[in-house]
Amino acid sequence: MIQACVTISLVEQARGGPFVFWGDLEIAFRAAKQARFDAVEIFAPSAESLAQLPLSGLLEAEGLKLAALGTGAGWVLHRRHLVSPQAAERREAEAFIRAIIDKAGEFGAMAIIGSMQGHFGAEVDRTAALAYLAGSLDRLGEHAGQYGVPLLFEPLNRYETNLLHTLGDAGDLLDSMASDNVRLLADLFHMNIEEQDIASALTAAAAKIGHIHFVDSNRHAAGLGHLEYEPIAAALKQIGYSGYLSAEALPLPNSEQAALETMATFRKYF
Ligand code: LER
Ligand code: MN
Repeated sequence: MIQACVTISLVEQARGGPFVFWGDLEIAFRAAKQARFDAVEIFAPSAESLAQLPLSGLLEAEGLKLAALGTGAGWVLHRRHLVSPQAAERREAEAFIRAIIDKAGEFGAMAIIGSMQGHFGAEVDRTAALAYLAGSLDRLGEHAGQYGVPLLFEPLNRYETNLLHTLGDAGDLLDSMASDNVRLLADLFHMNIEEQDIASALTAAAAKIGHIHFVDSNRHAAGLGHLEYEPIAAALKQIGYSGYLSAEALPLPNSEQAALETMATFRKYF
């Protein structure tokens, strides 16, 4: 059964980013529950910062599951990524992600590699960058395996990375790797920019999809843009997708409205 999830950002420096709830975890959890989400996805400054929070108590109090933890703060706060020209920086990026995988693992939740994939440039060409990325995904995917969860890799649109933009290309990288414990995060906003046809791309990547960012064409809540959800829902039902649809949307017109609009669209199509 497909379940509904909603994003919460605890990273002040990411203001303006596509997260439905911001700041206070207790308030966000209560609002998520009220809007009838099943789970939350948290974007936090670090694994250490999460360790300071009464996460399990709060999840239990609201009857919510932790679906996933983002790792992008390694880029936003520290400018580290997995294909940096400096070996020491690549190691730091991997260590940052590994700690978040460990924290997520305590909750049976997945970690997401989005902006931590980085980008190639003058010092590291595309081939070398993809080799670094595959190496890291291999190691981190195996690391996540001990918790019985896959590692999530998210292809981003061309304005956010120059590495891999479509589910097909990202899936080819996964196929080339030793680990079979990395899955794709299909973000409907990125797909709307990069895929020829969203429903066909979802169908073609079927078995590789581990998580979905549920959002509209303009990064507003699902229902507030021009995506057509009917073919997307039909494709997900046809492939038997049984993970989360996680609202990764701008908090517009405000967090509560974005959450309610997402759930109205979720109920209409799923
Ligand atoms: C940002 O565009 C996004 O989709 C995130 O999930 C990646 O870190
Ligand atoms: Mn996303």
